[in-house]
Amino acid sequence: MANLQPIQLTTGEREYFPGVQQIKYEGPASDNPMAYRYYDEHKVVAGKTMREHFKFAVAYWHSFCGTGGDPFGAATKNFPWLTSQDPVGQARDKMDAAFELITKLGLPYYCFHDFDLIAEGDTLAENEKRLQAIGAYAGEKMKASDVKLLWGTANLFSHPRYMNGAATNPDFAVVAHAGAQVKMALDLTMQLGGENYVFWGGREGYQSLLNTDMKRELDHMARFLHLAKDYARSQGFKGTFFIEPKPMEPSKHQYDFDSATVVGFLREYGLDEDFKLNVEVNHATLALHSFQHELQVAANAGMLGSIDANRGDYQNGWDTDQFPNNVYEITEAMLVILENGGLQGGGVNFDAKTRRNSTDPEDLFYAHIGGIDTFARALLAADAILNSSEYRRLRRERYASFDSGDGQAFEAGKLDLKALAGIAATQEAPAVRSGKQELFENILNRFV
Ligand code: XUL
Ligand code: CO
Repeated sequence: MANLQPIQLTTGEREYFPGVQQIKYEGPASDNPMAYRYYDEHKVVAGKTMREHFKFAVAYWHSFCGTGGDPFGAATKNFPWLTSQDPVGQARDKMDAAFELITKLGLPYYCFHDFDLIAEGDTLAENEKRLQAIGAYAGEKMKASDVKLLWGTANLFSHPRYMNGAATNPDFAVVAHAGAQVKMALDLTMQLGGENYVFWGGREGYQSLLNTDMKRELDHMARFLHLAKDYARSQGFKGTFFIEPKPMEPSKHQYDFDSATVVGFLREYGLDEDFKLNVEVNHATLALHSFQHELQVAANAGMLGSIDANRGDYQNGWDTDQFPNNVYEITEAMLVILENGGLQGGGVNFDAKTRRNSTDPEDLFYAHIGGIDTFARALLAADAILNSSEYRRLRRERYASFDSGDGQAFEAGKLDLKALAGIAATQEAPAVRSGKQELFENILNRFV
Protein backbone atom coordinates (compact mmCIF):
# COMPACT_ATOMS: atom_id res chain seq x y z
CA MET A 1 0.00 0.00 0.00
CA ALA A 2 1.09 3.58 -0.62
CA ASN A 3 2.78 5.55 2.15
CA LEU A 4 -0.09 7.49 3.72
CA GLN A 5 -0.58 9.47 6.89
CA PRO A 6 -2.45 7.06 9.15
CA ILE A 7 -5.78 8.10 10.64
CA GLN A 8 -5.80 7.45 14.39
CA LEU A 9 -8.78 5.74 15.98
CA THR A 10 -9.50 5.37 19.66
CA THR A 11 -11.56 2.62 21.25
CA GLY A 12 -15.16 3.58 21.95
CA GLU A 13 -16.76 3.21 25.38
CA ARG A 14 -20.42 3.20 24.52
CA GLU A 15 -22.70 0.19 24.95
CA TYR A 16 -25.17 -0.02 22.06
CA PHE A 17 -27.35 -2.87 23.31
CA PRO A 18 -27.47 -2.04 27.04
CA GLY A 19 -30.50 -4.21 27.86
CA VAL A 20 -29.01 -7.33 26.31
CA GLN A 21 -26.86 -9.75 28.33
CA GLN A 22 -24.68 -12.56 27.00
CA ILE A 23 -26.93 -14.96 25.03
CA LYS A 24 -26.63 -18.47 26.45
CA TYR A 25 -27.94 -21.94 25.71
CA GLU A 26 -30.89 -22.70 28.00
CA GLY A 27 -32.41 -25.74 26.25
CA PRO A 28 -35.73 -26.32 24.42
CA ALA A 29 -37.85 -25.78 27.54
CA SER A 30 -36.66 -22.19 27.98
CA ASP A 31 -39.16 -19.40 27.29
CA ASN A 32 -36.47 -16.71 27.44
CA PRO A 33 -36.50 -14.95 24.03
CA MET A 34 -32.90 -13.89 24.60
CA ALA A 35 -31.53 -17.43 24.90
CA TYR A 36 -30.64 -20.30 22.58
CA ARG A 37 -32.97 -23.25 22.82
CA TYR A 38 -31.07 -25.53 20.42
CA TYR A 39 -27.67 -23.94 19.70
CA ASP A 40 -25.32 -25.33 22.32
CA GLU A 41 -21.93 -24.41 20.88
CA HIS A 42 -20.14 -27.19 22.78
CA LYS A 43 -22.56 -29.97 21.91
CA VAL A 44 -20.94 -32.63 19.73
CA VAL A 45 -23.04 -33.82 16.77
CA ALA A 46 -21.64 -36.18 14.13
CA GLY A 47 -18.12 -35.79 15.49
CA LYS A 48 -17.95 -31.98 15.66
CA THR A 49 -19.20 -29.31 18.03
CA MET A 50 -22.05 -27.14 16.82
CA ARG A 51 -19.64 -24.20 16.81
CA GLU A 52 -17.38 -26.07 14.39
CA HIS A 53 -20.23 -27.31 12.19
CA PHE A 54 -21.64 -23.88 11.47
CA LYS A 55 -18.89 -21.28 11.90
CA PHE A 56 -21.69 -18.71 12.19
CA ALA A 57 -20.88 -15.25 10.88
CA VAL A 58 -22.67 -11.93 11.24
CA ALA A 59 -23.00 -9.92 8.00
CA TYR A 60 -21.85 -6.36 8.54
CA TRP A 61 -23.91 -4.84 5.74
CA HIS A 62 -27.43 -5.87 6.69
CA SER A 63 -27.10 -5.64 10.45
CA PHE A 64 -25.07 -2.46 10.89
CA CYS A 65 -25.43 -0.48 7.64
CA GLY A 66 -28.98 -1.22 6.48
CA THR A 67 -31.48 1.26 7.91
CA GLY A 68 -34.72 0.12 6.29
CA GLY A 69 -34.97 2.45 3.29
CA ASP A 70 -36.86 0.97 0.32
CA PRO A 71 -38.03 2.33 -3.08
CA PHE A 72 -41.18 3.65 -1.39
CA GLY A 73 -39.83 5.24 1.74
CA ALA A 74 -36.96 6.54 3.80
CA ALA A 75 -34.87 4.84 6.46
CA THR A 76 -36.79 3.71 9.53
CA LYS A 77 -33.98 2.60 11.82
CA ASN A 78 -32.20 5.32 13.74
CA PHE A 79 -29.23 3.25 14.75
CA PRO A 80 -27.11 5.21 17.23
CA TRP A 81 -23.88 3.92 15.70
CA LEU A 82 -24.64 5.77 12.45
CA THR A 83 -25.18 9.27 13.84
CA SER A 84 -21.62 10.62 13.56
CA GLN A 85 -21.07 12.80 10.48
CA ASP A 86 -17.34 12.04 10.49
CA PRO A 87 -16.79 8.91 8.37
CA VAL A 88 -13.97 7.68 10.57
CA GLY A 89 -15.89 8.27 13.79
CA GLN A 90 -18.95 6.60 12.33
CA ALA A 91 -16.90 3.59 11.23
CA ARG A 92 -15.50 3.21 14.72
CA ASP A 93 -18.95 3.46 16.35
CA LYS A 94 -20.32 0.94 13.89
CA MET A 95 -17.51 -1.47 14.66
CA ASP A 96 -18.07 -1.10 18.41
CA ALA A 97 -21.76 -1.94 17.88
CA ALA A 98 -20.87 -4.87 15.60
CA PHE A 99 -18.42 -6.43 18.02
CA GLU A 100 -20.82 -5.92 20.91
CA LEU A 101 -23.52 -7.85 19.02
CA ILE A 102 -21.19 -10.58 17.77
CA THR A 103 -19.67 -11.21 21.18
CA LYS A 104 -23.01 -11.04 23.05
CA LEU A 105 -24.31 -13.66 20.60
CA GLY A 106 -21.12 -15.67 21.23
CA LEU A 107 -20.45 -16.08 17.50
CA PRO A 108 -17.02 -16.82 16.10
CA TYR A 109 -17.03 -14.89 12.80
CA TYR A 110 -18.13 -11.86 10.80
CA CYS A 111 -18.08 -10.90 7.09
CA PHE A 112 -17.83 -7.53 5.37
CA HIS A 113 -17.68 -5.58 2.15
CA ASP A 114 -14.92 -2.95 2.13
CA PHE A 115 -17.34 -0.03 2.28
CA ASP A 116 -19.55 -1.55 4.93
CA LEU A 117 -16.69 -0.94 7.31
CA ILE A 118 -16.26 2.70 6.42
CA ALA A 119 -17.96 5.06 3.97
CA GLU A 120 -16.33 5.23 0.53
CA GLY A 121 -14.34 8.43 -0.10
CA ASP A 122 -13.83 10.39 -3.31
CA THR A 123 -10.51 8.94 -4.43
CA LEU A 124 -8.70 5.62 -4.31
CA ALA A 125 -5.97 7.18 -2.16
CA GLU A 126 -8.52 8.43 0.36
CA ASN A 127 -10.17 5.01 0.40
CA GLU A 128 -6.87 3.31 1.04
CA LYS A 129 -6.29 5.61 3.99
CA ARG A 130 -9.76 4.97 5.39
CA LEU A 131 -9.51 1.20 5.00
CA GLN A 132 -6.10 1.19 6.68
CA ALA A 133 -7.52 3.10 9.62
CA ILE A 134 -10.56 0.92 10.15
CA GLY A 135 -8.48 -2.19 9.38
CA ALA A 136 -6.16 -1.38 12.26
CA TYR A 137 -9.15 -0.87 14.56
CA ALA A 138 -10.75 -4.13 13.38
CA GLY A 139 -7.49 -5.91 14.14
CA GLU A 140 -7.59 -4.64 17.73
CA LYS A 141 -11.23 -5.60 18.20
CA MET A 142 -10.64 -9.07 16.76
CA LYS A 143 -7.65 -9.68 18.98
CA ALA A 144 -9.50 -8.57 22.09
CA SER A 145 -12.60 -10.67 21.33
CA ASP A 146 -11.21 -13.69 19.44
CA VAL A 147 -13.80 -13.03 16.69
CA LYS A 148 -12.47 -13.99 13.25
CA LEU A 149 -13.12 -12.96 9.69
CA LEU A 150 -14.91 -15.68 7.69
CA TRP A 151 -14.58 -13.70 4.47
CA GLY A 152 -14.10 -10.27 3.05
CA THR A 153 -15.36 -8.88 -0.24
CA ALA A 154 -15.48 -5.65 -2.22
CA ASN A 155 -18.63 -3.73 -3.03
CA LEU A 156 -18.39 -3.49 -6.82
CA PHE A 157 -22.06 -2.67 -7.40
CA SER A 158 -23.31 0.36 -5.41
CA HIS A 159 -21.29 3.21 -6.90
CA PRO A 160 -22.68 4.62 -10.20
CA ARG A 161 -19.35 3.84 -11.94
CA TYR A 162 -20.37 0.18 -11.72
CA MET A 163 -23.81 0.56 -13.29
CA ASN A 164 -22.63 -1.44 -16.35
CA GLY A 165 -20.68 -3.95 -14.29
CA ALA A 166 -17.22 -4.05 -12.69
CA ALA A 167 -14.97 -6.75 -14.19
CA THR A 168 -17.43 -7.04 -17.09
CA ASN A 169 -17.81 -3.31 -17.70
CA PRO A 170 -17.36 -2.40 -21.39
CA ASP A 171 -15.10 0.47 -20.26
CA PHE A 172 -11.55 -0.61 -19.33
CA ALA A 173 -11.16 2.38 -16.96
CA VAL A 174 -13.90 0.91 -14.76
CA VAL A 175 -12.30 -2.56 -14.86
CA ALA A 176 -9.01 -1.03 -13.70
CA HIS A 177 -10.75 0.84 -10.89
CA ALA A 178 -12.45 -2.38 -9.80
CA GLY A 179 -9.02 -4.04 -9.82
CA ALA A 180 -7.64 -1.39 -7.49
CA GLN A 181 -10.60 -1.83 -5.18
CA VAL A 182 -10.31 -5.64 -5.10
CA LYS A 183 -6.58 -5.36 -4.42
CA MET A 184 -7.29 -3.19 -1.38
CA ALA A 185 -10.08 -5.50 -0.18
CA LEU A 186 -7.78 -8.51 -0.56
CA ASP A 187 -4.99 -6.72 1.32
CA LEU A 188 -7.41 -5.91 4.14
CA THR A 189 -8.82 -9.45 4.24
CA MET A 190 -5.31 -10.92 4.40
CA GLN A 191 -4.18 -8.40 7.02
CA LEU A 192 -7.09 -9.47 9.23
CA GLY A 193 -6.42 -13.18 8.73
CA GLY A 194 -9.60 -13.63 6.67
CA GLU A 195 -10.17 -17.32 5.96
CA ASN A 196 -11.83 -16.83 2.56
CA TYR A 197 -12.63 -14.17 -0.02
CA VAL A 198 -15.99 -13.84 -1.81
CA PHE A 199 -17.01 -12.61 -5.24
CA TRP A 200 -20.73 -12.07 -5.59
CA GLY A 201 -21.44 -10.98 -9.17
CA GLY A 202 -23.03 -7.66 -8.24
CA ARG A 203 -23.76 -6.07 -11.60
CA GLU A 204 -21.72 -8.64 -13.56
CA GLY A 205 -24.46 -9.41 -16.05
CA TYR A 206 -26.52 -7.43 -18.50
CA GLN A 207 -29.89 -5.84 -19.15
CA SER A 208 -30.04 -6.14 -22.95
CA LEU A 209 -28.10 -8.36 -25.33
CA LEU A 210 -28.48 -5.67 -28.02
CA ASN A 211 -25.71 -3.58 -26.48
CA THR A 212 -23.72 -6.45 -24.93
CA ASP A 213 -20.84 -8.63 -26.16
CA MET A 214 -21.51 -11.45 -23.72
CA LYS A 215 -18.56 -13.64 -24.69
CA ARG A 216 -16.11 -10.79 -24.28
CA GLU A 217 -17.56 -9.82 -20.91
CA LEU A 218 -17.29 -13.40 -19.63
CA ASP A 219 -13.67 -13.60 -20.81
CA HIS A 220 -12.98 -10.36 -18.93
CA MET A 221 -14.60 -11.68 -15.77
CA ALA A 222 -12.45 -14.81 -15.85
CA ARG A 223 -9.31 -12.76 -16.53
CA PHE A 224 -10.14 -10.49 -13.61
CA LEU A 225 -10.67 -13.44 -11.24
CA HIS A 226 -7.34 -14.93 -12.31
CA LEU A 227 -5.58 -11.63 -11.58
CA ALA A 228 -7.16 -11.40 -8.12
CA LYS A 229 -6.34 -15.01 -7.31
CA ASP A 230 -2.74 -14.73 -8.59
CA TYR A 231 -2.17 -11.55 -6.57
CA ALA A 232 -3.56 -13.02 -3.33
CA ARG A 233 -1.59 -16.24 -3.76
CA SER A 234 1.59 -14.23 -4.41
CA GLN A 235 0.98 -12.53 -1.05
CA GLY A 236 0.65 -15.88 0.72
CA PHE A 237 -3.16 -16.12 0.92
CA LYS A 238 -4.05 -19.75 1.57
CA GLY A 239 -7.84 -19.40 1.84
CA THR A 240 -10.53 -20.27 -0.65
CA PHE A 241 -12.17 -17.91 -3.12
CA PHE A 242 -15.91 -18.25 -3.35
CA ILE A 243 -18.30 -17.29 -6.13
CA GLU A 244 -21.84 -16.60 -4.94
CA PRO A 245 -24.41 -17.52 -7.60
CA LYS A 246 -27.50 -15.37 -8.14
CA PRO A 247 -29.79 -15.47 -11.19
CA MET A 248 -31.10 -11.90 -11.39
CA GLU A 249 -31.28 -8.64 -9.47
CA PRO A 250 -29.66 -6.23 -9.93
CA SER A 251 -29.06 -7.21 -13.58
CA LYS A 252 -31.77 -8.94 -15.56
CA HIS A 253 -29.26 -11.63 -16.51
CA GLN A 254 -26.53 -12.36 -13.98
CA TYR A 255 -23.49 -14.25 -15.27
CA ASP A 256 -23.36 -16.35 -12.07
CA PHE A 257 -26.94 -17.57 -12.52
CA ASP A 258 -26.87 -20.71 -10.35
CA SER A 259 -24.52 -23.39 -9.03
CA ALA A 260 -24.44 -25.32 -12.32
CA THR A 261 -23.62 -22.19 -14.32
CA VAL A 262 -20.81 -21.23 -11.94
CA VAL A 263 -19.30 -24.73 -11.83
CA GLY A 264 -19.21 -24.73 -15.65
CA PHE A 265 -17.69 -21.25 -15.78
CA LEU A 266 -14.97 -22.07 -13.23
CA ARG A 267 -14.02 -25.22 -15.11
CA GLU A 268 -14.10 -23.57 -18.53
CA TYR A 269 -11.69 -20.87 -17.39
CA GLY A 270 -9.36 -23.00 -15.25
CA LEU A 271 -10.44 -21.47 -11.94
CA ASP A 272 -11.75 -24.65 -10.34
CA GLU A 273 -8.64 -25.33 -8.25
CA ASP A 274 -8.92 -22.13 -6.25
CA PHE A 275 -12.62 -21.29 -6.30
CA LYS A 276 -15.61 -22.90 -4.66
CA LEU A 277 -19.22 -21.78 -4.19
CA ASN A 278 -20.98 -19.71 -1.57
CA VAL A 279 -24.60 -20.81 -1.93
CA GLU A 280 -27.37 -18.50 -0.70
CA VAL A 281 -30.89 -19.68 0.11
CA ASN A 282 -32.81 -16.80 -1.46
CA HIS A 283 -30.60 -16.80 -4.57
CA ALA A 284 -31.40 -20.49 -5.06
CA THR A 285 -35.14 -19.89 -4.89
CA LEU A 286 -34.88 -16.89 -7.24
CA ALA A 287 -33.29 -19.30 -9.75
CA LEU A 288 -36.41 -21.49 -9.29
CA HIS A 289 -34.32 -24.13 -7.55
CA SER A 290 -34.52 -25.29 -3.97
CA PHE A 291 -31.64 -24.44 -1.64
CA GLN A 292 -30.82 -28.11 -1.21
CA HIS A 293 -30.65 -28.57 -4.98
CA GLU A 294 -28.09 -25.79 -5.29
CA LEU A 295 -26.06 -27.22 -2.41
CA GLN A 296 -26.09 -30.68 -3.99
CA VAL A 297 -24.94 -29.35 -7.38
CA ALA A 298 -22.01 -27.64 -5.65
CA ALA A 299 -21.29 -30.77 -3.58
CA ASN A 300 -21.31 -32.98 -6.70
CA ALA A 301 -18.55 -30.79 -8.13
CA GLY A 302 -16.51 -30.85 -4.90
CA MET A 303 -17.18 -27.13 -4.57
CA LEU A 304 -19.54 -26.74 -1.61
CA GLY A 305 -17.57 -24.06 0.20
CA SER A 306 -19.85 -21.84 2.26
CA ILE A 307 -23.42 -20.66 2.62
CA ASP A 308 -25.29 -17.39 3.00
CA ALA A 309 -28.19 -18.09 5.33
CA ASN A 310 -31.52 -16.36 4.78
CA ARG A 311 -34.88 -17.13 3.20
CA GLY A 312 -37.12 -15.73 0.50
CA ASP A 313 -40.83 -15.13 0.51
CA TYR A 314 -43.30 -17.63 -0.99
CA GLN A 315 -45.45 -14.91 -2.50
CA ASN A 316 -42.98 -12.71 -4.34
CA GLY A 317 -40.02 -12.93 -6.66
CA TRP A 318 -37.21 -10.83 -5.30
CA ASP A 319 -34.42 -11.13 -2.82
CA THR A 320 -36.13 -10.41 0.51
CA ASP A 321 -33.17 -11.68 2.57
CA GLN A 322 -35.28 -12.63 5.57
CA PHE A 323 -33.75 -14.43 8.51
CA PRO A 324 -34.07 -18.22 8.24
CA ASN A 325 -36.91 -19.75 10.28
CA ASN A 326 -37.97 -22.74 8.20
CA VAL A 327 -36.62 -25.79 10.05
CA TYR A 328 -37.93 -28.14 7.39
CA GLU A 329 -36.08 -26.34 4.57
CA ILE A 330 -32.85 -26.10 6.53
CA THR A 331 -33.06 -29.77 7.60
CA GLU A 332 -33.08 -30.76 3.92
CA ALA A 333 -30.04 -28.50 3.46
CA MET A 334 -28.26 -30.00 6.46
CA LEU A 335 -28.76 -33.48 5.01
CA VAL A 336 -26.75 -32.40 1.97
CA ILE A 337 -24.13 -30.59 4.03
CA LEU A 338 -23.63 -33.51 6.45
CA GLU A 339 -23.41 -36.04 3.63
CA ASN A 340 -20.82 -33.76 2.00
CA GLY A 341 -18.72 -33.94 5.16
CA GLY A 342 -19.44 -30.28 5.95
CA LEU A 343 -18.61 -27.03 4.19
CA GLN A 344 -15.19 -26.73 2.58
CA GLY A 345 -13.46 -23.79 4.23
CA GLY A 346 -16.52 -21.63 4.80
CA GLY A 347 -19.36 -21.37 7.27
CA VAL A 348 -22.86 -19.99 7.73
CA ASN A 349 -23.08 -16.25 7.13
CA PHE A 350 -26.35 -14.51 8.02
CA ASP A 351 -26.85 -12.54 4.82
CA ALA A 352 -30.24 -11.49 6.16
CA LYS A 353 -31.90 -8.31 7.30
CA THR A 354 -34.55 -7.56 9.88
CA ARG A 355 -37.76 -6.20 8.34
CA ARG A 356 -38.16 -2.47 7.70
CA ASN A 357 -40.59 -2.19 10.60
CA SER A 358 -38.33 -4.08 13.02
CA THR A 359 -36.77 -0.91 14.32
CA ASP A 360 -35.46 -1.75 17.79
CA PRO A 361 -31.75 -2.58 18.08
CA GLU A 362 -32.64 -5.75 20.03
CA ASP A 363 -34.59 -7.02 17.01
CA LEU A 364 -31.15 -7.83 15.60
CA PHE A 365 -30.74 -10.27 18.49
CA TYR A 366 -34.12 -11.95 18.03
CA ALA A 367 -33.36 -12.33 14.31
CA HIS A 368 -29.97 -13.95 14.83
CA ILE A 369 -31.10 -16.14 17.73
CA GLY A 370 -33.98 -17.43 15.60
CA GLY A 371 -31.73 -18.13 12.62
CA ILE A 372 -29.08 -19.83 14.72
CA ASP A 373 -31.60 -22.05 16.50
CA THR A 374 -33.18 -22.95 13.15
CA PHE A 375 -29.81 -24.29 11.96
CA ALA A 376 -29.06 -26.04 15.25
CA ARG A 377 -32.43 -27.75 15.29
CA ALA A 378 -32.01 -28.74 11.64
CA LEU A 379 -28.58 -30.21 12.34
CA LEU A 380 -29.99 -32.38 15.13
CA ALA A 381 -32.85 -33.53 12.91
CA ALA A 382 -30.61 -34.23 9.91
CA ASP A 383 -28.12 -36.16 12.02
CA ALA A 384 -30.94 -38.30 13.44
CA ILE A 385 -32.41 -38.89 9.97
CA LEU A 386 -29.04 -40.01 8.63
CA ASN A 387 -28.06 -42.17 11.59
CA SER A 388 -31.25 -43.34 13.30
CA SER A 389 -33.73 -43.84 10.50
CA GLU A 390 -34.22 -45.98 7.42
CA TYR A 391 -33.61 -42.91 5.20
CA ARG A 392 -30.20 -43.84 3.81
CA ARG A 393 -31.11 -47.49 3.40
CA LEU A 394 -34.31 -46.69 1.51
CA ARG A 395 -32.51 -44.32 -0.83
CA ARG A 396 -29.69 -46.78 -1.41
CA GLU A 397 -32.18 -49.55 -2.18
CA ARG A 398 -33.63 -47.55 -5.06
CA TYR A 399 -30.26 -48.02 -6.80
CA ALA A 400 -29.66 -51.62 -5.70
CA SER A 401 -29.83 -52.90 -9.31
CA PHE A 402 -26.51 -51.14 -9.95
CA ASP A 403 -24.75 -52.92 -7.07
CA SER A 404 -24.21 -56.21 -8.91
CA GLY A 405 -24.51 -57.92 -12.26
CA ASP A 406 -25.20 -55.91 -15.41
CA GLY A 407 -26.03 -52.73 -13.51
CA GLN A 408 -22.61 -52.81 -11.87
CA ALA A 409 -20.98 -53.47 -15.24
CA PHE A 410 -22.83 -50.43 -16.66
CA GLU A 411 -21.56 -48.20 -13.83
CA ALA A 412 -18.04 -49.46 -14.34
CA GLY A 413 -18.19 -48.52 -18.03
CA LYS A 414 -18.03 -52.14 -19.17
CA LEU A 415 -21.15 -52.10 -21.38
CA ASP A 416 -21.62 -50.40 -24.73
CA LEU A 417 -24.99 -49.38 -26.14
CA LYS A 418 -25.33 -52.62 -28.10
CA ALA A 419 -24.77 -54.65 -24.93
CA LEU A 420 -27.35 -52.52 -23.12
CA ALA A 421 -29.85 -53.17 -25.88
CA GLY A 422 -29.05 -56.90 -25.77
CA ILE A 423 -29.79 -57.02 -22.03
CA ALA A 424 -33.12 -55.25 -22.55
CA ALA A 425 -34.09 -57.70 -25.26
CA THR A 426 -33.68 -60.70 -22.99
CA GLN A 427 -35.21 -59.32 -19.79
CA GLU A 428 -38.84 -58.97 -18.81
CA ALA A 429 -40.53 -55.57 -19.15
CA PRO A 430 -39.26 -53.31 -16.33
CA ALA A 431 -41.52 -53.29 -13.28
CA VAL A 432 -43.25 -50.13 -12.06
CA ARG A 433 -41.31 -49.17 -8.93
CA SER A 434 -42.58 -46.55 -6.52
CA GLY A 435 -40.31 -43.60 -5.66
CA LYS A 436 -42.04 -43.43 -2.24
CA GLN A 437 -41.67 -39.67 -1.97
CA GLU A 438 -44.35 -39.38 0.73
CA LEU A 439 -42.62 -42.01 2.83
CA PHE A 440 -39.36 -40.03 2.63
CA GLU A 441 -41.22 -36.84 3.55
CA ASN A 442 -42.77 -38.56 6.55
CA ILE A 443 -39.35 -39.66 7.77
CA LEU A 444 -38.22 -36.03 7.61
CA ASN A 445 -41.30 -34.88 9.49
CA ARG A 446 -40.73 -37.48 12.16
CA PHE A 447 -37.44 -35.82 13.13
CA VAL A 448 -38.10 -32.13 12.49
C1 XUL B 1 -26.52 -9.92 -2.66
C2 XUL B 1 -25.69 -10.69 -1.75
C3 XUL B 1 -24.43 -10.05 -1.27
C4 XUL B 1 -23.27 -10.96 -1.17
C5 XUL B 1 -21.98 -10.28 -0.84
O1 XUL B 1 -27.72 -10.52 -2.99
O2 XUL B 1 -26.03 -11.80 -1.38
O3 XUL B 1 -24.70 -9.45 -0.05
O4 XUL B 1 -23.48 -11.94 -0.22
O5 XUL B 1 -21.64 -9.32 -1.78
CO1 CO C 1 -25.18 -13.19 -0.11
